[in-house]
Amino acid sequence: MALPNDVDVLVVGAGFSGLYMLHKLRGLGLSAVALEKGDGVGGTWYWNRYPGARCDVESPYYSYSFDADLEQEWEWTERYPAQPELLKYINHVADRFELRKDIFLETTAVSAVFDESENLWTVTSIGPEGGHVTRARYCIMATGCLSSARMPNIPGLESFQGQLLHTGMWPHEEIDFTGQRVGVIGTGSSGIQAIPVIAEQAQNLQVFQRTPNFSVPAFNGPIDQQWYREIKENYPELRERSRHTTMGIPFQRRDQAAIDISEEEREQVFEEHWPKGGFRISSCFNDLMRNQESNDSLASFVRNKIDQMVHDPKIAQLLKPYDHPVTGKRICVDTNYYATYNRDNVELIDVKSDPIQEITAHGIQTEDHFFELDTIVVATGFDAMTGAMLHMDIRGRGGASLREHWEAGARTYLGLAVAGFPNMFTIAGPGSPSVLSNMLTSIEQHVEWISDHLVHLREGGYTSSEAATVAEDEWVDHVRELSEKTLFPSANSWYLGANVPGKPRVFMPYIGGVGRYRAHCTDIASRDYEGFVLK
Ligand code: NA7
Repeated sequence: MALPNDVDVLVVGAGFSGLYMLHKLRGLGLSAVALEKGDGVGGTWYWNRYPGARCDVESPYYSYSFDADLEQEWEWTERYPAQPELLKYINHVADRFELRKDIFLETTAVSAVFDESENLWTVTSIGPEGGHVTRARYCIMATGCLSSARMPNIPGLESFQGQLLHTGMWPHEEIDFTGQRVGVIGTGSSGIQAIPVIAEQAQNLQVFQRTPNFSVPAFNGPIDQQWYREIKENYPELRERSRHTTMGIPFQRRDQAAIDISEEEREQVFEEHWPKGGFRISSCFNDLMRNQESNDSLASFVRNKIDQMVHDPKIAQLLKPYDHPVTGKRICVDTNYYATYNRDNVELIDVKSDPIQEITAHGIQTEDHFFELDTIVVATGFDAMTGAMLHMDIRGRGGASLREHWEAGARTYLGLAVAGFPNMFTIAGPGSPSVLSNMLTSIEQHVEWISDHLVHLREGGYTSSEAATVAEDEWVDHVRELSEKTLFPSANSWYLGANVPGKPRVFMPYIGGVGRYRAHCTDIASRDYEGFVLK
């Protein structure tokens, strides 16, 4: 089927947000299409197919809640879902709800221009058939938060004659590292997940670490059937609870401040939470991101664990994070990460003290050493939260460009709309909880809010909805002020754009929690969409 020329709604992206948005729009009787750059659906889980790729939210919660039959019939096999299973799930959803007929794959939206005279978006895309222009009343950006992979700016990268792979753009075919000399650059979540798996195959693996990150074990395994049965029996209540928590997961942070108890007592609480796996450890006190001393206790607890897991004290020392509060960067959730450094075929290269100078045809040259390699795996992350949208040329009223509007940092109203860009909505946009939460909970809330808003516009006979500049300004200030009450801004994280040279340092996600944010959005809607100019 050919991409239509006119639709009610054009959705950019066919990951978790794009698919649910499409499904909801159908339910509203609106004509809608989704454009997707990849040759399959899945977004993040389509691109990030590197070995060990796994979600850090438990399977039963990292799933859609909008359809009870889907929830009951789908069977997750592991506590934390691996990428192949997530991709299978999202493909199942695309088939089950017959979404594919409105999804245009291998189709990249390159520009979106608002036509003020008709209140329509003109979206230009490039697909298998060449260029196409689609006109749509509404344009919804379901472009993902971690979808714009970033190659490091290392001299000579393009001259490498071996295999060069980026975790965020992993090839579709199986990569066999057997017998290879492999180098991994980057020790964020992607590197930390990939390293233990590659180490098992490769002849030898050299990890080029610039800054160590905090990582906690997932204690992943086959899903506990009794636990899963109980979840399935109580899904409606658990989902509803999730929607009102901080992170969008149905367990609340323990309501106690670490600072109120002794160091010994804190230690005991950490020990109790450690074996629970993953994020549980960061939810064990309510002041870990507000109080430096509390955070320091958890940081030193994790550092002690690193000492216990890594046999060589010098390597253990190098692996200990020192420059940011624990959870100031999204904490990594791993399987055997630290223990991997006990293997004879794995070497940790500290590129802080011995910086990478260049990549040559045959390997990596640091200041002091040359490392001959067959494969380089680049795990250097993303231009997060804004990268995918800013890759497009988006122009709102008066031809104003989004790149200029966001020149000093992303500006949105509620992470849902942008002043000067009428009828454009963002799912999990900057200024919303997004990456600080279970993405699925946040995505569903945004999709449902946007759907309700479109119904309101239709019923009110409006053809244009736009965030007011004053509402956007106040929201941007509010998001910043909330972040300044925490330790988050002190970490050089991608939350702040600190990983991309030249990107303005602005804390992008809303830190007040999923529940509070949701209540606020609902309140705005109930007050006739306060802060939006409807025409
Ligand atoms: P991250 O978390 O941004 O990590 C990127 C890593 O790459 C990090 O260790 C960086 O070190 C390192 N890096 C980046 N550029 C370079 C260069 N030029 N040389 C050496 N090392 C470099 O990305 P991920 O893909 O791991 O994870 C992103 C999110 O996906 C994650 O938080 C989860 O939510 C899922 P640096 O810290 O900059 O010194």
